[in-house]
Amino acid sequence: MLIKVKRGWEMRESEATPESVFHDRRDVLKAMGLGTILAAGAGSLPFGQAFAATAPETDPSAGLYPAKKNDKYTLDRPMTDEKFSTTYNNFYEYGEDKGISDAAQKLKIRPWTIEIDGMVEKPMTMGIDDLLKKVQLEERLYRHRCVEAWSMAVPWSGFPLKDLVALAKPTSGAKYLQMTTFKDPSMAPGQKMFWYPWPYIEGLTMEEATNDLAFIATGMYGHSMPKQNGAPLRLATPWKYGFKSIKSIVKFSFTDKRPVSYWEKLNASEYGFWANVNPEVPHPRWSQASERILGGGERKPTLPWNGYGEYVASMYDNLKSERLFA
Ligand SMILES: Nc1nc2c(c(=O)[nH]1)N[C@H]1C(S)=C(S)[C@@H](COP(=O)(O)O)O[C@H]1N2
Ligand SMILES: [Mo]
Repeated sequence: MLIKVKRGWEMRESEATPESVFHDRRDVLKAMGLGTILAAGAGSLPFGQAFAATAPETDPSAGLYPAKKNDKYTLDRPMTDEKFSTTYNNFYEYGEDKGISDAAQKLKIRPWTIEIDGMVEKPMTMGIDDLLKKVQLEERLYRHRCVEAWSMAVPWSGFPLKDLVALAKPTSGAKYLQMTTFKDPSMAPGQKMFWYPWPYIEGLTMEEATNDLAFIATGMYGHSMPKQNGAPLRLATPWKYGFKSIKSIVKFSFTDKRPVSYWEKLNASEYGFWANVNPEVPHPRWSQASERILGGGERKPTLPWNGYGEYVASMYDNLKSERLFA
């Protein structure tokens, strides 16, 4: 690639805006007596961070939450405070740094049409609210490990991806599921950065897509999904680096060709298809041995498969020659 692209997303943790900056700003506002206005998500404040849930009047699915908790998925650490996981985000459609939560309020989440196409019995399109009527929502506590070496632990609400696969009825030739984010520069100014390969794309093998852990999240913290976290539906694959968990999906395509994802297109030597978490395989430019927990700044050792080996490791037994961990 000839264009020299500055990718903030790839910055080393030490170079990235420390989340303590956001923290300090909030404390300053509180001291000024603006704390409650800020909590309501006032976007006009000079550095207001909107961490309130999506306003119910614009989200007809608000009444579906909270969903019943599935106790099978437990955490080895405290849950990340919502104010951190909803103000420190990666969503290039809204900018290259982590402070995009205000900008992301431009995302229009209704109407929201989802297309299912490719190698399926019958291609279909449906509105998000129709899809939500066909699935059973539940809450799961999952860890999330970004390839940049920060992590969080959040309560997602949503449904198993395998339930969507069952709805789609893929034909026997389908080997992969490719997922695509919306493309509309008028509501996502980041998509005017023409040197990025929009729309954002990600993919899984059919075996991965139907693994128990693969989850479509439609909400978090007991309410519908905040825009900055990928409303109205995003992927959660907690054993893989965070860039696999594609946000604001509009299309699920079943195919026999391995999808080439957004980050792989930009830099295949650093971001591959599999992207399974492994502390022993460093990123070419930094170690993956430990992670910074969002919120307090504490570091913890990173676990193989991000701690989810019992669910997923066996899928890769016959793939040892592949580059599974980048
Ligand atoms: N469409 C889209 N999906 C995306 C991204 C993005 O830039 N665009 N960033 C990914 C990365 S690198 C991470 S770590 C997670 C961040 O999710 P969060 O903001 O909810 O923490 O979203 C992933 N999904
Ligand atoms: Mo990430």
